[in-house]
Amino acid sequence: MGYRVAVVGATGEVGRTFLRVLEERDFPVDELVLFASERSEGKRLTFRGREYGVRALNKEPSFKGIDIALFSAGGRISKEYAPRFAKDGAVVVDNSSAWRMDPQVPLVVPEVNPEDVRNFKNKGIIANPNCSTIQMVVALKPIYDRAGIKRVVVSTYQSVSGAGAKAIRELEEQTKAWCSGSEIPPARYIAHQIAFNPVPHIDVFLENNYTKEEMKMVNETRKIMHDENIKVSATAVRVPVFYSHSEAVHIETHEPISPEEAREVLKEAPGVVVIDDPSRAEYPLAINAQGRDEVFVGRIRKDLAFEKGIAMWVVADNIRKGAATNTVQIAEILIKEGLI
Ligand code: 25A
Ligand code: L14
Repeated sequence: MGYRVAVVGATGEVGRTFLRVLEERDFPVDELVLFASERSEGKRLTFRGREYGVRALNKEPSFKGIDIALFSAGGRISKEYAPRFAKDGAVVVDNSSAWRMDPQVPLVVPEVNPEDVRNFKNKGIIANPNCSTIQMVVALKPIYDRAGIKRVVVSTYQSVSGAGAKAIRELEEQTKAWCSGSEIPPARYIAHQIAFNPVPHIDVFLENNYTKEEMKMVNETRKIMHDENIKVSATAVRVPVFYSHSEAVHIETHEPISPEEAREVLKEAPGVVVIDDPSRAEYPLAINAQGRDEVFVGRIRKDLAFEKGIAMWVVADNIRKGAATNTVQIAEILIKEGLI
């Protein structure tokens, strides 16, 4: 028995990866319906060797007959259409920031709080957290369970794919221009030139002078970990990398924990791969995480600024574990638990 699955934002970076991940994980798809904007109407995408036409979301009168809808078309689309899919009977798993902090909507990372999926019935919507938050909480959870966490200070090194297919082309075009000695085209989708230039500005600035991306890491971490007392301070930086986000994570714990213990609990943790042999220059790298579904952790050492603390380097593919894979894993829990 399979399900009738819709993908909204199917032509985007995340949308296309949904199709790949559904295929790889042998997700029980009986029927597949692809939606994007009018611009992409009629475009064809391949799933399990068969071509599917893309439909214009805004021309669809009803969404009846869909069991599961996977959304990644930006916040504005999710705000408007997720409730309409839910009303017509689908469970929506949404990638945008639109519903994440709604108290009626569960925010789920399967390695951390799978049980929260059960609360989807309030609105028929489950939210997928922000990519930088997902990889961080997967690595924080085993430390939290062993030693408790008081505060986290994190700096991110985020790839351009997070801002979608258009930002990937922007880095490509700027890099090509630089290499051929021509003038670098002006920034369009990233606030400043991204080629050869880290930019500390992701999403919009808020009143407290942090960006919205940084505040997602603060607020979503608390919601996912069910602990309003965890203090998080973040600096989110766009770097000239195509895929995978890297993070320097500094943690103050409640109880003492040695780097050896931290390494042990991380090795046992679901979805985590420890790569940590500095003597051989081995630690997680964006180029190695690309295309993988795990969260890679290394550079595990004592934090020198906290009496009780651990510092580490955390890397994951933002389009897979940070978006498409995590979303499909959530849908798999719904099925496994018999909730749909
Ligand atoms: O609004 P936000 O929340 O700030 O989101 C910002 C961007 O972040 C990405 C996503 O980009 C989004 O646009 N994103 C969202 N969640 C993410 C997450 N969790 C995330 N990234 C990482 N992690 P994207 O480009 O990857 O995907 C955008 C998808 O949304 C579809 N879409 C947009 N408006 C829509 C809509 N679908 C329905 N109704 C609407 N009104 C979008 O479809 C895409 O699937 P599309 O039809 O716009 O097609 C995109 C294809 O067309 C090309 N293209 C895009 N713009 C242009 C273009 N070609 C020519 N000219 C253009 N101006 C692209 O190459 C693509 O193939
Ligand atoms: O909130 O531009 O999940 O890298 C993730 C990617 C917001 C934008 C989210 C980016 C999006 C972010």
